[in-house]
Amino acid sequence: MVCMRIVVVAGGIGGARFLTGVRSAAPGADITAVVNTGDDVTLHGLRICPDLDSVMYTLGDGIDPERGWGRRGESWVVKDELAAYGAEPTWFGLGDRDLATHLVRTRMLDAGYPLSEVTLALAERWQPGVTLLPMSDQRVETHVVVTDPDTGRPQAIHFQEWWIRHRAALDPSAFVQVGVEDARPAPGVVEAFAAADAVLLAPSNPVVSVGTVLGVPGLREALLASPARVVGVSPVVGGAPVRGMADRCLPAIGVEVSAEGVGRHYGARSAGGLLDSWLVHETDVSDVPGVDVRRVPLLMTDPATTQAMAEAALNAARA
Ligand code: FO1
Repeated sequence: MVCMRIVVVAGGIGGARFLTGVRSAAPGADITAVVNTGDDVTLHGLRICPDLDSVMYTLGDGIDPERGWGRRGESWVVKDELAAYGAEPTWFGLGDRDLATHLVRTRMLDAGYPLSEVTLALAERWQPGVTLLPMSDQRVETHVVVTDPDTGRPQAIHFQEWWIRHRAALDPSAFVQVGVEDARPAPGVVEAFAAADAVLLAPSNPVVSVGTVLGVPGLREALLASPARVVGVSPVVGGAPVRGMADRCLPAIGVEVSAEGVGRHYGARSAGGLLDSWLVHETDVSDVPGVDVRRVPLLMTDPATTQAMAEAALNAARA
């Protein structure tokens, strides 16, 4: 049979886990992951792409399973040496194994290769079993507007500083995707949506992950032009995100921290929004007008549950 073509819009840790479920739920399918690059950052002279790396390492079985980022069996010698020099930032977890990825990526970018080609080259080693596409080859960086604790004035800090150094403790008043106006979907992204049999929104952060991807000019339009049904998976269970900091981000855009809130935020495709179907956890009640809401177990506690969740999403896409 003609293999199913699935496109998954994903962020980091939750998106990566979900993709392992999609891969095992549809073994023969042609899966494309369109991954958020708004978390990317240049530190110590190196270009770091957290979400692309979380997806690549997770699908390539090199991830540290507890952290959900960086490498299994990691060491931190270079990080300690940098700190010994007082080389800032010392708050960033630069792993020795992870460092090789940043070095190869930075060298290829400096040689003029676009991020999409760099990603393809890195994935050659990891064999993720899906096509990894950055949302864009142009740089887009999420900055968080917070109130400076010293001056009381608003200031924008890089998402990674907000998330890692401040543990998202500083109340965000806005998220700004610096550079997004000049960004375009990476090569292959528009084509993937056009050819898709199913489009899935992974249970990633609706603001800084899925939101950032869909904010790339032309990308949302390409997704909505797809002949495929669009199925979203709620990253919020009960009143809290399954993982990460969606609860710290959603209030900044006036969205309730609930499966219903996020579902309504994404909106019904029939009413100009994104969703044909919305998967919520079995204990959640969600009224999302115009959307086929389905209640399934959404806690990716083990591969079998994650696969079942992906199967439910694909079933909703086939409906
Ligand atoms: N997250 C942390 O909480 N602390 C870290 O020191 C840290 C380092 C890090 C290094 C490379 C990388 O790819 C990801 C890293 N992350 C770290 C996770 C990262 O901040 C988040 O996973 C994403 O940006 C949000 O999805």
